[in-house]
Amino acid sequence: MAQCAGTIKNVGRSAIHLGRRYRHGDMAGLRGALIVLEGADRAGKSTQARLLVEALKERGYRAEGLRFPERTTEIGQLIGSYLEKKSDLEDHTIHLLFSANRWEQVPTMKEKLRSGITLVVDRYAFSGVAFTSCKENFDLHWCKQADVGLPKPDLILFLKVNPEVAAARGGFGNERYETNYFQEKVLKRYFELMEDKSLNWKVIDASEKMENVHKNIKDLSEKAIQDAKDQPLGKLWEEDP
Ligand code: FDM
Ligand code: MG
Repeated sequence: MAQCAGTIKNVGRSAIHLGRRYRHGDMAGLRGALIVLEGADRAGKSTQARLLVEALKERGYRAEGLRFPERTTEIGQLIGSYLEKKSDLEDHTIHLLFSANRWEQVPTMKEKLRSGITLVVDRYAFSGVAFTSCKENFDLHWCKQADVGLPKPDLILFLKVNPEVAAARGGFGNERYETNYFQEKVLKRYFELMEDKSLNWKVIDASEKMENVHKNIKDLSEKAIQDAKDQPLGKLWEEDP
């Protein structure tokens, strides 16, 4: 009898568990969303990405964070050494390595999205294009090509921070690109990229208090998860406007 009661209790519990999972996706074959954070240095991308993953998990979603460049792979180590100025690489070469560093993660990303996991990505192809296209003799069109066909984000959050607030958050480090001059050029490129209405860009005022920025991001992300769950995953820049 005791055993029987136990069984009933367990059945009840797993039904609740299934109900919860069903609501958030994976049992019905619903996919997770691809959410990207972009923005200038010190806009708070990494902090907000971490807070978002935690908040989504707390609300019962399956969510994971990733970042580009992913410095731990072999390609990522070449990139890391370049950014730390320990090595020099020809400009096209480093651009293609950044792109390759995304492509090498694509099978895992697709698998996770398919299984219902929402991915929160700290920098993506938009960083790739915004940064390289600021170099001499590079244009946006060429810079986009290597990333054409990557999984298309369901939401791109652009964290916009005013220069005074960014400065108050501390100085630049010693990595390549970490100068006011370069970063200002990068921002202009981001704004050009944001004109592409085939992508779901949302500009976030990241000069506000961390909690307010977080709430804004969380609300937009939950909506994106709902909207994406029964839509096929798109391909980035396949139909170049
Ligand atoms: N960066 C990042 C690029 O130039 N291309 C890319 O494709 C990506 C993803 O690398 F300066 C630049 C942007 C930034 C640096 O810095 C990575 P963080 O602090 O690890 O985000
Ligand atoms: Mg940096």
